[in-house]
Amino acid sequence: MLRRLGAVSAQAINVETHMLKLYGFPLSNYYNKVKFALLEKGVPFEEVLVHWGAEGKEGKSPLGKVPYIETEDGFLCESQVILDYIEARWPSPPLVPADAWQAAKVREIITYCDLHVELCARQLYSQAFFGGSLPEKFIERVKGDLARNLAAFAKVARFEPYAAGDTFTMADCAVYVSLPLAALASKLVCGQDLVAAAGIDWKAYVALIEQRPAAQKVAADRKADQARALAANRAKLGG
Ligand SMILES: N[C@@H](CCC(=O)N[C@@H](CS)C(=O)NCC(=O)O)C(=O)O
Repeated sequence: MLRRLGAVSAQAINVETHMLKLYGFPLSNYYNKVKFALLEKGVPFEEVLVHWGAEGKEGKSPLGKVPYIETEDGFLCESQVILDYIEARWPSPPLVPADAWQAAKVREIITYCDLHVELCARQLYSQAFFGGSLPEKFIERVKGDLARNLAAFAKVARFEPYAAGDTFTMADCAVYVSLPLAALASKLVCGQDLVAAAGIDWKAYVALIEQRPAAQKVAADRKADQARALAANRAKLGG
């Protein structure tokens, strides 16, 4: 990767810089949001496996969350901040429309997806995916919140056929990795797929997105990591 330096001399010079590193693990939806965007843009990057609870994240991602990236300028965390950095640094191919209004609408969908849908559904993951048990009252409250938030999300997102309209954008990087989790978690814990109940045909949407080689790579790596996590869990329980 080459980076153009500023006015060091009349002639701008190119120096080789280190490749962008993406830290996290392929089961993480937010990790996959960033990975999907990097793959779509053809940005060279190196994946560095960092698991939940792994030591040493604090200095790089102060809340200890993944993903975070390392660039020649330092570390950066929060998936949306990272996506916006990637977009600014590697504008082509664009994942955000040039028009300011349309670009804002893309980011509106992402905020609704990450903040109001995924973060709400996340409260169900411990029971849905990790063998935990949640109090009935808590589940009822989350179910109500999630149903309300999904009804609002369904008004903001377009699915025509992409999340923001007729063009693939970074909204799809966010929606593709998180919406199925909300659907599965609500089905498993609340007994109802609340995404489908909100009128969103997320299975058809996922099938559309998975026609893209970048999505296929993200999905294949996620499945492999899921198999690894299951085997590790079984070994832990067995030992
Ligand atoms: N707002 C963050 C959320 C990232 C996040 O929640 N990552 C999860 C994995 S999917 C994580 O690292 N959880 C560990 C923790 O919360 O301690 C982002 O968009 O990057």
